[in-house]
Amino acid sequence: RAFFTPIQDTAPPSSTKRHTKIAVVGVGNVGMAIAQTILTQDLADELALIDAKPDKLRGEMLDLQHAAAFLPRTRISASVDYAVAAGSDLCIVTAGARQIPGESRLNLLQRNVALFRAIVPALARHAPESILLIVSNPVDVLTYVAWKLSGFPSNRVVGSGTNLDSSRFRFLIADHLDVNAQDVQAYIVGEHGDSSVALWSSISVGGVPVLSFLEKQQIPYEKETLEKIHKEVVDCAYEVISLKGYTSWAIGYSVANLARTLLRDQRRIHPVSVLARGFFGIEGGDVFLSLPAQLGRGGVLGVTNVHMTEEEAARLRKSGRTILELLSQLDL
Ligand code: 6V0
Repeated sequence: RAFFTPIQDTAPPSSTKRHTKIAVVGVGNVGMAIAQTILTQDLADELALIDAKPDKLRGEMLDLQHAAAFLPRTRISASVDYAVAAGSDLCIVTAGARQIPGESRLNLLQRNVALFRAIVPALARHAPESILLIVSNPVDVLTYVAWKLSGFPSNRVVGSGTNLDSSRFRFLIADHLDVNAQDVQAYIVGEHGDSSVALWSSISVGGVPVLSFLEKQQIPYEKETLEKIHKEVVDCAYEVISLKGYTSWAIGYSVANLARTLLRDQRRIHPVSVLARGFFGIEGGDVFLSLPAQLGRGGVLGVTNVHMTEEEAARLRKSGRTILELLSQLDL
């Protein structure tokens, strides 16, 4: 006996909202922070979790399913088999190997490339129309690797890049000026991490360009103060890791924010890792690094011609060379 008495002729209207599916690969600290933000923000009808550890995977799936009474309705599935990602609109990759004490960065990278050889072609096979969003580090190099291994057009392969660095930057500027971080427009571009570039010349708060405002008001500002804020952006990831062992909440919100823009075709501009060759004089080979890019349902729709001083553009090109150097050492 059915719980409900069915009513005839209730076929949904043809305009019913499209079913949206997101796959998250890697259910560690980062993958789970992303998964839970996706659920609380009602970004998908279906969420598929994938990991190499079946017990951890099932435990995480059940724990999330048990919150169903408090969340928008989302079907949650989990498997070590990539078939669970079938038909996904967005595949988010957070799987990564952990650094062994004393291991070189390059060796860790080679191990992550090996993981990607197992992950990316399987995702491409089961979700051939999806957008790939790479979070695993080093994110710029691994986004390039994912592009190569997937065979996807470059507009459907994005790295979370400096989206997180930029939100840390906006928080620090907002804190400094005692304003709301959402009113601060500020970008960090280039490599996610140590060689990232802060675009001071384009920062504005509530539409007011900050540096030219200070100059016009003849308010002195010290270049060192600006450099200190940027250094704090770079250092604060290390600080969080040294204090709690990993970072999770901010990357969770930052990636869910990207998922919303992509899947809901918001056409917002985010600093994310995209194929950057040819922009701002970046030459020397195919390289992924973060530029302010417009994102939507088609993936990367374009790159903003943001104002950069010659010094900022030179730093960006240097950041590109750093990543190219790493790519050239890779056994792909
Ligand atoms: P974690 O907690 O060790 O989780 C990694 C997960 O990956 C584990 O559950 C593993 O079982 C899983 N895994 C390993 N190999 C495979 C495989 N072959 N297939 C499927 N799953 C696998 O790490 P955490 O979640 O803290 O970090 C994940 C990655 O995100 C790391 O590479 C971090 O460096 C990176 N981050 C990137 C950030 C960014 O801004 N781009 C920010 C924070 C962390």
